[in-house]
Amino acid sequence: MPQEPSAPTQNPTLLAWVREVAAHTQPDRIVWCDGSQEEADRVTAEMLADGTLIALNAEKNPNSYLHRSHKSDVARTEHLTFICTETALACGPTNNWKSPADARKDVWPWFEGAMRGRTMYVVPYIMGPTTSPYSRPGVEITDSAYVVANMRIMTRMGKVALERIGDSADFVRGLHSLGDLSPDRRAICHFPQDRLIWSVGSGYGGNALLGKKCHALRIASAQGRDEGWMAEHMLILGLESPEGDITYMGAAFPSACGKTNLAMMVAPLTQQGWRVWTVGDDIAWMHIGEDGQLWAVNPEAGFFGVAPGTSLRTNPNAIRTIEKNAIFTNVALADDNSVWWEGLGDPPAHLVDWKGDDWTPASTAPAAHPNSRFTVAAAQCPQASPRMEDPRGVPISAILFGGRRARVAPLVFEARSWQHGVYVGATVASETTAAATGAVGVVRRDPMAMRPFCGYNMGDYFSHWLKMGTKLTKPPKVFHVNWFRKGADGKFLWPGYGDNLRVLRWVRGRVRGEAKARETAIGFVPEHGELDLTGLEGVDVDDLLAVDNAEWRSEIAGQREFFAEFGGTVPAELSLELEGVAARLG
Ligand code: SAT
Ligand code: MN
Repeated sequence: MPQEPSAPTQNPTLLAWVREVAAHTQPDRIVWCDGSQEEADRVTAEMLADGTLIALNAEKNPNSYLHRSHKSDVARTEHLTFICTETALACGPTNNWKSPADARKDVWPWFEGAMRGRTMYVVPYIMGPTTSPYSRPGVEITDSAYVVANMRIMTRMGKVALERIGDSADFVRGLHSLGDLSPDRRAICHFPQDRLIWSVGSGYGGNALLGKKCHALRIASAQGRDEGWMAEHMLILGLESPEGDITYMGAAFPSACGKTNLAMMVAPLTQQGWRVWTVGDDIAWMHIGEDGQLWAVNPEAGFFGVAPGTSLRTNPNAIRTIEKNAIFTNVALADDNSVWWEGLGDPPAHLVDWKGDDWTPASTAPAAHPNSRFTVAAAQCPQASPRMEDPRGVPISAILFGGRRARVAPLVFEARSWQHGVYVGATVASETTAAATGAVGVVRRDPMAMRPFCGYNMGDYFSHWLKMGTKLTKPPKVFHVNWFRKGADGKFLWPGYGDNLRVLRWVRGRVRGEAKARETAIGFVPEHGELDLTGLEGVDVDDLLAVDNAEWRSEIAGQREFFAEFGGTVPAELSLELEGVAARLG
């Protein structure tokens, strides 16, 4: 046992847990993180010294660093992510199940002695604005200094969190160890009933920054079900009109489908007077306010965004946000110690790729890993909403679901009601991306973009959505969008990025009862001429908005099969909605 430092808390639950973990993992020393600048400087210096971080060009990327992960540890590993409920039914068919007893038998031993020769950091954090009643605290124990540095950006970390926890036992406990980084001894286990997380064998963001997907989505979704709120995989943005009114929206897209780009969008020149305010880019916690409306806070304090594809053209705000104080993971390094990734612009003649090898434009492999990331404080975003820290959050009047679909799904359609909207969300399908290990480009059902992140049976999760709707006096309108539709020539039909503003404007118009729509079998699409296409050339809006009945009939067949996987836990209301669409398709 290492010498126990004088802990900065008397909290008996926390002290007992830290002692238990230390006894099992046997670190050389224990550090309680206070979140101070001195601490950040010290941890950074240690990582520079041992090669965990590489300092970047002080002029081009001030106070910024590059981290290269282990080559087999570059994305979330969904097949090694478990929900540890007593019964398999509580976990549901879209999650991997492990009983708590099996987790103790299989995974707990991997932590034994895992921190020998290492420092154990105790990282208290708050998810959500510091003073918000909707925020929730947690404590992550980790042996990764990289995790400490990222958690400091992504959460309200340190003293402020310990103060919020006080003597309470009501905080999420997350234990993380790099272990030996072997995929054979890697597991991310969630115990929703105990508000507990174990993660071993990976240092990758979504597997290791336990405040993010593990706490703010998997544990929080179960907590929300119990307490009457929602934890969702959604960006939050405010669309300000030239008249100055702001419409807040939440949008749920799977990982690496453009949530960060949409949340930070800059209006194209032809759309002057419109602007987007960024409240969050990945997660929304939503509550029913006293006014009966749905209110959302962003539980995170930073962005952990996908680097490739981010450029001054696609997301100028992200480029400005990451100009300083950023941690880059698995991007390429230029000879002047600045960073580069595919899509940023023309590559220099020589780079060191994400694996640490020489790279030239003649190389066939990408220089940056397709899931390389930046970590940066949200407050650095030039369009950060002044209400990002508002303890009440923002009132949500529209929810957008979407994914990557080359065919089938039109650019946008509106659901007929909240209940129909829940069905639309529950049947979202999307082509897989590099954000998780496995094949890329395979269409799979990803309900509410929560398939990898729901901490309980998704059939029950759909019921929770329906129940929330009945409690809302004015439920948000629900939409489905698809920026990724392709034409017969295999090319994207829609320019995307800033031009998505045109779709958001129609959504706002619908929310306000101003924009016109045309009814189809699957929902309402913009009436001809209702999407402002000024300045866009060669866009075939009829092709973009087409609802092909034959394609949709086979889509419906796929949805029926998906619902059948749940063996009866899908609420009858959703099957009713499905059969309604089927009947309208004829
Ligand atoms: O899982 S991460 O949080 O690392 C990123 C994502 O897949 O959304
Ligand atoms: Mn995400």
